[in-house]
Amino acid sequence: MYRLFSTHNVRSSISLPALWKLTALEEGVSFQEKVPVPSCIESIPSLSSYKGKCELQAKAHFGGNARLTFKGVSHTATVSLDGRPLGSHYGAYGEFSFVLKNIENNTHVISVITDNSYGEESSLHVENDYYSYNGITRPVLLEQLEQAYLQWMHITPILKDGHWQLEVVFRVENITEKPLSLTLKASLSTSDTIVTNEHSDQPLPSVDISDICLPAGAAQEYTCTMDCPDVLSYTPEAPEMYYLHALLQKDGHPVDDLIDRFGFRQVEVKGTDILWNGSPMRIKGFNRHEDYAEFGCSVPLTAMHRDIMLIKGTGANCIRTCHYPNDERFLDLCDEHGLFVWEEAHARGLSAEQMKNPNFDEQSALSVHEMITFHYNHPSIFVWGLLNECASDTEYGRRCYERLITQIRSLDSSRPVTFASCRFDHDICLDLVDIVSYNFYPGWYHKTPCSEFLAERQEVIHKLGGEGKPLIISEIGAGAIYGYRSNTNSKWTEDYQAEILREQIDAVLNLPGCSGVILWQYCDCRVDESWFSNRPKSQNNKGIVDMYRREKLGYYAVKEAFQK
Ligand code: ADA
Repeated sequence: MYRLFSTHNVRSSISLPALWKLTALEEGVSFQEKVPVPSCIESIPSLSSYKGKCELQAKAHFGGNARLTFKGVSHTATVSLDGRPLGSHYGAYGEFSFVLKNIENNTHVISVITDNSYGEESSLHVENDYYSYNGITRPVLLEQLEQAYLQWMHITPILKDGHWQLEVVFRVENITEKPLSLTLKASLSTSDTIVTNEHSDQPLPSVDISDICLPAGAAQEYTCTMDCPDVLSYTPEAPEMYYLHALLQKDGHPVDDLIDRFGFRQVEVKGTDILWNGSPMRIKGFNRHEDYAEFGCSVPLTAMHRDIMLIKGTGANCIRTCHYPNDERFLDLCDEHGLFVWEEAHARGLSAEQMKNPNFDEQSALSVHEMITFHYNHPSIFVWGLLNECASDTEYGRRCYERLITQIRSLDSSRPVTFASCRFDHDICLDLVDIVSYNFYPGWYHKTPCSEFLAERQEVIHKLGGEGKPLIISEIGAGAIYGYRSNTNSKWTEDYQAEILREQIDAVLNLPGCSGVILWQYCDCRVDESWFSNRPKSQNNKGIVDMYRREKLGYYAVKEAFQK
């Protein structure tokens, strides 16, 4: 299951084995084992710190046209079928696929060489304050295709004169060597399995696009609008969602289909407010790394759900996917629970020098492209983020921010854009974004009273071009080692973390013109051994739960402060 609902009634999936044959390829490591996919190879005790290449192999019986899709391989994948190279992909957090044409009906061998090493080739996965795991860490799917298929559809709800409309873009690909004339029907439904309306006996709208003429081997986009009177809005309190059933036909026969989910909600920026269906948002949230003690970044659905329960248990209403696009099943859970999501393209703390890596432009643009192309319809995502704490205080960095923000806006004009800055007095990119966001750590990295500190910082942000825009404190927090309690109230105790968090939350939530706070961070996460010294256990210990999700005192302090 790679989504929390059915995405096809026509297109069929070909089963893949649950265990793949793993071979460690690094010099001096002789290891072969059948391992679950998806998983991190670091879940194997003897490979818990493995850096380098592995091969993962699986067999599948199929033929004809098919599509092989990887939801995430960390961090570089080189894929082949029966020894024939299909291609490679960089970036652990983005979906990629290969269309296989006219395959002989037989048993075939899929091979994936994974690599989580650092070097010139990798501009985004670098030694960092989080860990780049190894493996096929998100689901893989193999689907049977006919002559053409729907790559994706982007559904944009628009509130016009008091009632909802949809603007839908479909991307259709012809995988044959001859032109195709097709028709496309899109039907709104309250169910993913059938077209129906559970809220009334009136059918929900549908639309027909009858003039699809696809040249041989071409992929093209088609747009339609749908008037949707009498539908329920998507709100945090009542996260009502709808399904759009798209059916591709040739001469009246089904060729392919795609079902996706969305919610009738609209996000706007107005002055210093972020409006959700016209009401100002009040953000109380957490930064969450996809990282779990036994599973690494390949977090199982049960553990994702446990995170949602624990996060909601504090009264939080927002999650920032620091610092990369997340697994779609987690985003589906956020949709189901009406949580606000700040999703961001992959990058953390890159200097101008690192942004000059010859691969950076292409790799950062790919992360933006994959994030928006495949996560567009999630109603929980209210803002696109990018380049966390990168060199937004340099001219070179500004050109990178400018290029990627332009790309984001070209892919989605319906959501605001932001990035989390740490360039205190020298940020030169605040004019580029819709929402200004800053990471501060008063009381942890520097002993300053929070309220005064934030007020002084806000003045500087105004001078740097942030005045008149919404402000989010996108990171603030303190560290604690789980189980370390002491009446000395010293740093790293749970007691100290709880005290600082109370002061920080109070200061932010009482800061005029601030839309809210996203605490750093929800859970402890693994970091590179080489990361700077103060990372006890080679973890970033600022979670309010540890890597096993055991609550620290800070969990209860946040719960009290968020629910005041
Ligand atoms: C930065 C960064 C986070 C984390 C944090 C910390 O704000 O964005 O990824 O490194 O600092 O714990 O210091």
